[in-house]
Amino acid sequence: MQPGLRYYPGRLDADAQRQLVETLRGTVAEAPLFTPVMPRTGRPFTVRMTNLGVLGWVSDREGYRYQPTHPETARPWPAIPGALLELWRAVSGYHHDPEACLVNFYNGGAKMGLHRDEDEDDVSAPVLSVSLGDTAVFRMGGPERGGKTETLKLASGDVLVMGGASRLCYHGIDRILQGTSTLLKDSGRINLTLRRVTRP
Ligand code: MD3
Ligand code: FE
Repeated sequence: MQPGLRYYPGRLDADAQRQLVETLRGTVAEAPLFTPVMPRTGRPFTVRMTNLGVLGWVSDREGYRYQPTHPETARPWPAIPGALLELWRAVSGYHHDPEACLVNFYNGGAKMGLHRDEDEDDVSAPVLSVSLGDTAVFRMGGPERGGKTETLKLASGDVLVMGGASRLCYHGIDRILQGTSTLLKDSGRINLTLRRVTRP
């Protein structure tokens, strides 16, 4: 594993997972999932997204960026729920709260290609990921595209913290193992990533 990457399998118990999904149902009603498209080509992502927090990550033909409002409703993103802020304070090791929580929804066939998260001004802050629902095959590489990679299965309730050198490493989701969880009504997977965007 990359230095700075910390893995907390089963950090959220079944009850905490159910409560979080319940909270997310409310926030997704306020800020609906949208289908981002790739810059320039306009090719749609297979993952649908929304955000919570004062800033949200979006991708469209113009590029990747953080913005304070939903691209379709033009309304501010809902607040990051207290339970997620508490989790960040408990495990991030970072002394300022996150500004963005990207919500990724994967159905059975969705995946995410290898990429680096580099749209944040503060890359000294870690990124914290929470997995809910079906298990994902997560791929982690090094700081260079084309380097060695390894895979890790991320199950419902697992938490990953990418700090230190791991923060700028290539990573992606190869596939979702359908039917591995009953947490979500119609299967699929939700990944939450808490991020600090601006330098405090
Ligand atoms: C390693 N999400 O939203 S979470 C993303 O499961 C993203 O939806 C994946 O990659 C998902 O950008 C992977 C684990 C993760 C998140 C951020 C990282 C791993 C990371 C940042 C740096 C290194
Ligand atoms: Fe990422």
